[in-house]
Amino acid sequence: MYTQSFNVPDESGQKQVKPMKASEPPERMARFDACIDADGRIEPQDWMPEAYRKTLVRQISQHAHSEIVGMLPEGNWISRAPSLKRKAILIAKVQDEGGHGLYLYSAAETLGVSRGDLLDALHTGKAKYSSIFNYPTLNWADVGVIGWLVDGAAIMNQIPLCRCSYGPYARAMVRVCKEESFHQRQGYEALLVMMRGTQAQKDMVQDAVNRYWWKCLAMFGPPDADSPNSTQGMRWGIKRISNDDLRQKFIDATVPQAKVLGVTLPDPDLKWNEARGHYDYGQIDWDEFWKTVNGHGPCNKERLATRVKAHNDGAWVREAALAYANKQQQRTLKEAA
Ligand code: BYC
Repeated sequence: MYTQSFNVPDESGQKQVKPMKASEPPERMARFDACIDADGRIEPQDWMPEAYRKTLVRQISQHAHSEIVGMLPEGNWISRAPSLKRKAILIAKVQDEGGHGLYLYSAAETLGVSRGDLLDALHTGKAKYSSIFNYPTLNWADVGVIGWLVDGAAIMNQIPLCRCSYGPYARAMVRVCKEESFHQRQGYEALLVMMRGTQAQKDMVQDAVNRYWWKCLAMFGPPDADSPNSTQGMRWGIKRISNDDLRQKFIDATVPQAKVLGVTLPDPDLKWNEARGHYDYGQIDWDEFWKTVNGHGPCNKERLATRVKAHNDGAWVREAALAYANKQQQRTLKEAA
């Protein structure tokens, strides 16, 4: 269901790149443009315009930050998972998110930035990460709903990124999407089990869906008309499908899943529109979204404080790894001498 987008052709017709800047060397720029127009891949050793590089650093680093901050809301539930089976699944999932962060920081480093600088920007509140991780996980059903809806939205957004014009990002996304697919299924299955349980369990699932539904729709970013980065990102083949179109695809795919699960999506305006061939939906609270993105959501401070503490507590591991690498290097040099 989520994988159909691998083959979706570009419907935007916006394959031209931004008009050349006077400061960019024309011959190189022409080669870059031709590569983008031919739907080719740009690799780290290739010349690229500075604005393209900066856009990628911005998006890939924010994506990496989202993965490692995204470990925190669910990580809170590892010690309280209701069974050994659920605990093992959750540990694996949270560990996968850490791995996604590592692939993405590595992809960003191929663009000439340092991981240390990117992490500094996150820890000092200068860098953005996904709005969705600034909401609390209040009960066990929240963990299932994060898998079903948050990972479901993430897959919808990330499948088109497998065809991103920057090679290292596109390749990282292939593996990330496979793992996200397992995450989405484990969440949905956990909820199916709860929905076959007691009334109290069913109520927990509905409550979690009520709290997370609108926040998940906002994950796709502001409406296309208010998205300053979209046009250029799509022209460069970084983004392939617009924020609004991805949001619509997510809603259309999720409504039938909600029916099977037996939950109500909390939107009285959610109705099938025969003429459009899509579900209509209500108004997203964009004021609340921007407040959260700008650091004033319910858990922003707690998430950053936990992340900074984890980074500081792990300093000895980084030091030990560096000392070991230096020792190995010295040994290799000595043997070669
Ligand atoms: N939250 O012009 P726009 C996961 C920002 S990880 C916060 O549309 P763009 C998971 C945007 O950055 C999910 N900020 O931007 C992990 C921009 O600000 P700047 C993360 C948001 O880049 C663990 C401004 O708003 N996925 O799911 O064209 C466990 C204007 O927006 C958000 C990715 O990062 C938001 N929701 O499009 C479980 C995917 N939305 O940078 C799950 C990669 C927008 O100009 N990223 N902003 O200061 C993308 O696809 C795109 O960057 C976005 C935004 C669609 C998110």
